[in-house]
Amino acid sequence: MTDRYTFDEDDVVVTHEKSYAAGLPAVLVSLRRGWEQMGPVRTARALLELNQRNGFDCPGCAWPETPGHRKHAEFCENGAKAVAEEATKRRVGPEFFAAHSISELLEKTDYWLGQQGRLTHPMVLRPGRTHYAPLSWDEAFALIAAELRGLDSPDEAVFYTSGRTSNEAAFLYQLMIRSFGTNNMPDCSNMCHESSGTALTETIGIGKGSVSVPDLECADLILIAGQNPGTNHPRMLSVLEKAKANGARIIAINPLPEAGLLRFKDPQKVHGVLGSGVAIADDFLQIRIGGDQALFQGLARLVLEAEDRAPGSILDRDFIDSACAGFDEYAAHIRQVDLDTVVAATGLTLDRIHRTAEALIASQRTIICWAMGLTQQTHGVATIQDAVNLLLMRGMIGKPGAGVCPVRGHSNVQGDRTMGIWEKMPESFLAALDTEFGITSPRKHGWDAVDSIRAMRDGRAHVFMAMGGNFVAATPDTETTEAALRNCSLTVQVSTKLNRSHLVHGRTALILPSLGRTDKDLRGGKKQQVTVEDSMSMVHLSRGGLAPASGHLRSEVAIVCGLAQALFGPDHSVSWTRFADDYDLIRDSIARVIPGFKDFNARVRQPDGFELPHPPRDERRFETVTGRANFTVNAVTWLPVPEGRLILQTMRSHDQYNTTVYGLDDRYRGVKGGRRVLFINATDLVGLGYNAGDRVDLVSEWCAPDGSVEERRAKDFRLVPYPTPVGNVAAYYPETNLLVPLDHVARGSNTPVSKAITIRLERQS
Ligand SMILES: Nc1nc2c(c(=O)[nH]1)N[C@H]1C(S)=C(S)[C@@H](COP(=O)(O)OP(=O)(O)OC[C@H]3O[C@@H](n4cnc5c(=O)[nH]c(N)nc54)[C@H](O)[C@@H]3O)O[C@H]1N2
Ligand SMILES: Nc1nc2c(c(=O)[nH]1)N[C@H]1C(S)=C(S)[C@@H](COP(=O)(O)OP(=O)(O)OC[C@H]3O[C@@H](n4cnc5c(=O)[nH]c(N)nc54)[C@H](O)[C@@H]3O)O[C@H]1N2
Ligand SMILES: [Mo]
Repeated sequence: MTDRYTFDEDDVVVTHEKSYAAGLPAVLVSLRRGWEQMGPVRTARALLELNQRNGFDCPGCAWPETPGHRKHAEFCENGAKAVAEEATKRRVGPEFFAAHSISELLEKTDYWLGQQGRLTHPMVLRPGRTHYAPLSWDEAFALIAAELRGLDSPDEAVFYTSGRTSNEAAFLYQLMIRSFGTNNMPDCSNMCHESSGTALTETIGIGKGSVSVPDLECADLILIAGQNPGTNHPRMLSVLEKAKANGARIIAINPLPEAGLLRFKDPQKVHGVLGSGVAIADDFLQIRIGGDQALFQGLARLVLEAEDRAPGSILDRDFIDSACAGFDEYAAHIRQVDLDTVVAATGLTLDRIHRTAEALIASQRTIICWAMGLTQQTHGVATIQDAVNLLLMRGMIGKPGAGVCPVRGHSNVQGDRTMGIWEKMPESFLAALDTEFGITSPRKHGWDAVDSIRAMRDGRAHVFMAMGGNFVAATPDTETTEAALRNCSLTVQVSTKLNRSHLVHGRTALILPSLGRTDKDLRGGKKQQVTVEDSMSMVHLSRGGLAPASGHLRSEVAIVCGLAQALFGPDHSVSWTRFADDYDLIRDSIARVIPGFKDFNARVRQPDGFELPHPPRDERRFETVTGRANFTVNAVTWLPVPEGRLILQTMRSHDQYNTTVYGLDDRYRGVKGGRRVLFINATDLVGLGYNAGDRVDLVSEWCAPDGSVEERRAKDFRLVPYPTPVGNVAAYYPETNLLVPLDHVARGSNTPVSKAITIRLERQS
């Protein structure tokens, strides 16, 4: 192996980065992680039920199962790791908390915390105490209810949701929160695909992707921008392989040559395990961070010019005239686009841009896929709107093999939104909810994640409750967020595993241990099942089969119902007790409140479930303010690199699930045994006077609205030469979240800008 070297001070080893994803190592890693955490019997059981019709939905990503074609092993290495983490036999119970004080646990790494195992008992940290102690569920519910009732206004409470929560739990959670009287519902989506939802709602009238797996399989051109599917959506690679076999051309747009995009071996096929793999991407556009909007506008200009040369042959004039609004303004704007700026912004040659435009022009069925590389940018909303513009010009939506494909993160993040987890649900939803339950939902919009942090920091919110997730580690500006949470009178975490958010707490803190996706859920004398919605609007059942970590765990549904009963008393208009014992009743209510869920219980029991309506996809209908698909005009934004500075993106390694660190290796990028690394171009390394392996602090520089320059420091990172564009560097999240200023957010979506932080390096003294 070439380029292999070990840094002498510690154990980080950097090897020549792997050029293919999956293959035999993936199979071996899945099995090893399973055995370590679950033992052989539980591993076999868990992996046999994963993503099967009678089993549970993978708690990993939101990539869909291929309808009608489920394989026996419908999962990937990282899905298997997610299951091993949840179904582990390791336990964190009262003895653990008696043995470890909060201050001692705060010294541990996130990796260590996650490795301790499943939480087993409700625990409380009373004011001034150093250790969590057990309490009963009833005591926990009474404590929260008393604290909530003591607030001057319901708006002084904040209720977070992470995207693993089932549809049923999410629906009841928002019902409880709105019955209580607030819309303060930040969720992980605020930090994830909020820019996609905002951009798509304005342009096509619905914040969800318009394509399904069969569309990808019959597209002739697929653009994949700002996404690393080899690590984060590995099952997508099998679909892309099939698309390629059917003749699709695939263009990867990314600052990094990600392994899965460049070469892939399908671990579910013998030739994939043993053979040399296939190249997924036909073209790799190594774009500079933040250059995508300029690229899409440059491509649009070339498409328009081709139309000028051969009028009537390139644009879909029928579609534009009959279904769209704003084309003339858009075209006038695009004709002014300066191609020199596009070259500077993207770092691509004019020739590459021309060839990409030719591919678009030749295509009859184009799909654009994207993820965090586009959404977590100041101009994330505008970038996605310019991707939509490019598709609309050629009528590439609402027909087979064409459309928009935002690839979601958490396995039910899309479903949670559908269920009403949003701080600004539309009036139609609130009215239907009020009619169904005899409540009066508040109409005032609530706070998203960033605004919730501001409110807690400033003493405007006092109670924080989280349904899953790891708020303090996932949000930006770690020091500010920590101070905000410590400012609360009560913090409540409904969780499966120990994490940092249990250690950075309010005056009183609660941990409520819940069942996870893999666990058997027995309520009211029967096995309950929940539902989830994947990235392509398919709703299906999920039922865990494994014995829970302890007899004290409750399902998220039962936890919400228990708390609601304590909060509202026995005479409340919502029948919380009945819901807790029969999830079919929750689904009956959902069917009456949310469009598209008619006959929910019957339809979700069909094999593979059912598809939710999507007007642009189904009938080229656009429920926007104009009633048409909207072209949008956006001034181009891009990110010149200031002198002596670098633009940092924060991303996932191959061995983590968001803030949960599975291990210290990033196999595909050739890093082993450590995470505090900075991937940097060799030219910058030399230019800034460093050597590979040097230790540096990363110092972010942010010009605050009042003109002052704020600095934030992340200490002690190793420099790793890597093929990232000059001026652009990369490091892992969540170690770098403290560098992201709270006010550095995407225009229009308020999403923290985690992919473009201006930093300088300082040598470790
Ligand atoms: N195993 C595993 N699976 C996961 C997760 C996990 O942590 N682990 N997380 C889940 C979640 S919640 C989500 S949201 C998804 C995240 O899935 P991804 O969005 O794939 O995750 P990131 O690691 O943030 O990768 C961002 C990608 O965008 C590229 N990028 C960065 N800046 C730019 C840019 O300016 N332009 C372009 N074109 N590209 C850019 C990066 O090089 C990287 O390849 O994955 C989900 N699935
Ligand atoms: N710098 C930077 N920051 C980022 C990102 C980035 O790319 N860069 N990405 C952002 C994105 S895309 C996202 S989605 C967020 C993720 O933010 P979150 O969703 O808040 O974080 P996770 O790490 O996914 O949450 C992990 C915790 O969830 C709990 N958990 C797991 N399964 C269950 C369950 O079934 N029920 C319950 N109740 N709890 C469960 C466990 O206790 C575990 O410790 O982070 C965001 N933050
Ligand atoms: Mo996400």
